[in-house]
Amino acid sequence: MNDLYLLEQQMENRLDSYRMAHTRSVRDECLRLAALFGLSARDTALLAEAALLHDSTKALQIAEQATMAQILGIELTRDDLDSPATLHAITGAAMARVDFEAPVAVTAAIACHTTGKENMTLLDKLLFLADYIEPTRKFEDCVQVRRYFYEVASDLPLEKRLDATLLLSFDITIKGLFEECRPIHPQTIKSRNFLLKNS
Ligand code: DGI
Ligand code: FE
Ligand code: FE
Repeated sequence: MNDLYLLEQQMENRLDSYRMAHTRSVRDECLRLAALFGLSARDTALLAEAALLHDSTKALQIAEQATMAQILGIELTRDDLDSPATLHAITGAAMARVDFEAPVAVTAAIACHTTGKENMTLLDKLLFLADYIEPTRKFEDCVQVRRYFYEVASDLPLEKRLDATLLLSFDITIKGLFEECRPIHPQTIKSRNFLLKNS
C-alpha cells in the first residue's frame, strides 16, 4: 500500500491542476463515504489510494494508451477502442500496478471506475460513486445522482441505497450517450443489467 501523502505529491507532479482538483475531491468524497459505510482503516486507505490513482492516464492520447496496453500485454477489445473515454480505466489500473505497485483491491476498483462491472465489491462501488458525485462536478447528471444518494434515497438501508444510486447513474450515463449518438460500451450495459437483476 502506498503512503497517501507521498502519493498525493506524486500525482500533483503528473496531473494538470483541473484533474488534480477532481482527484483530491474524489479522495475526499471517498473518505466521507468510507465513514458513512463504516469501513476499516485499511479499506479506507485502499479506497483513498484508488481515488488518488484513478485518472492517472486520463490525459494521455488514445494512441499512447493503446501503445501502453500493448507493451504491458493487455489486450484491448474492439469495444474498448470504440469507446475511447473508457480506456483510461484499463490503462490507469495498469499504471497503478506497474508504476506504484498498488494492491489488487486498488487496481480492480480503478479498472471498473468508468464502466462498472458485474458483482462489484464495496470498494469498487464507492470509488465509482465518489467519482460521479464529488462536489466539483456541476453537470446536471452528477447533481441528480448526488441528490439521489444524499437526499432522495437517504432513508434506504445503506447497501440498497448504494446499489439504487449506481443503477440510476448507469441509466443516466447510458441515456446521455444514446442521446449524443455515442457508442455505449457493452460492459456499461452489463453492469446496469446486473444491478437491475440483483439489487
Ligand atoms: O474520468 P472522469 O471524467 O472523472 O469520469 P469517468 O471515468 O466516469 O469517465 C466519464 C467519461 O466516460 C464520459 O465522457 C462518459 C464516458 N463513458 C462512460 N461510460 C461509457 C462512456 N463512453 C462510452 N463511449 N461508452 C460507455 O459505456
Ligand atoms: Fe475516470
Ligand atoms: Fe475521475
